Amino acid sequence: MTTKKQLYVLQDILGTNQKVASEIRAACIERGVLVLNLMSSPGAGKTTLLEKLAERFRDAHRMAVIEGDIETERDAERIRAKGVPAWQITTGGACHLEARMIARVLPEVSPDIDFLFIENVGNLVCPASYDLGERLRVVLLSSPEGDDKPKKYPKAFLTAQVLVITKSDLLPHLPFDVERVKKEALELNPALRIFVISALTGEGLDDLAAFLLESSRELRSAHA
Ligand SMILES: Nc1nc2c(ncn2[C@@H]2O[C@H](COP(=O)(O)OP(=O)(O)OP(=O)(O)O)[C@@H](O)[C@H]2O)c(=O)[nH]1
Ligand SMILES: [Mg+2]
Ligand SMILES: [Zn+2]
Repeated sequence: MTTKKQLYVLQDILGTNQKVASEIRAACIERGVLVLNLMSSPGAGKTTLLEKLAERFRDAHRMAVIEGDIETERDAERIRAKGVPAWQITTGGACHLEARMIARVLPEVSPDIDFLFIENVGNLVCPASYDLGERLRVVLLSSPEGDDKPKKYPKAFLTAQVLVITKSDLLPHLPFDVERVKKEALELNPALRIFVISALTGEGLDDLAAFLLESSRELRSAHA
């Protein structure tokens, strides 16, 4: 049972998080930096997608990455290997990122970038409750996880603007119904933009990259 005191503490944590997130959002919009918060179960393909985007945007569009993991610097090292600046936040056990963790790193991130990707801790549950000051929340669902997930883990799908169904190259081997996922995700959140991609074959990456560039242009023209 949740007691009144527990409820107040939770409200206070989320209230403070929201305040910090709002400050991050305002600062990044002011700088013309499009902030994206990537969330998914462990292994859905967040870092691999960022590696592919780093290859595509090379020279033409500047990006930086903040990596969230419970332990290790591994994901940040993968991103740096692509020539993109990356900061690793290790939560030491916590299963999601909070806005204050981003606020601590932000002063080190060049304001002179187009995209700031935040890769959340692999977890489809509580990251959805923490605004990080992103403009776009992106939820990834990989085909091996199963097509029943949006309705079972609704908050991530409800609060995201973008759904990326990953590992489409595996679809021929799996009983994963893409249309079911699209239908159920849109029932939860009719405004979701949905992309189906494979980092392996490159399927869908053109469309996703074009959408990201358009979103960046939109942000810059709205706040020029
Ligand atoms: N077949 C296939 N495998 C993929 C694809 N994208 C990623 N993978 C593989 O999936 C595994 C996990 O990918 P990551 O990018 O590390 O996943 P992640 O979401 O960053 O994982 P965490 O940071 O641990 O939550 C790796 O073995 C990738 O090579 C894809 O499009 N197709
Ligand atoms: Mg990763
Ligand atoms: Zn958590």
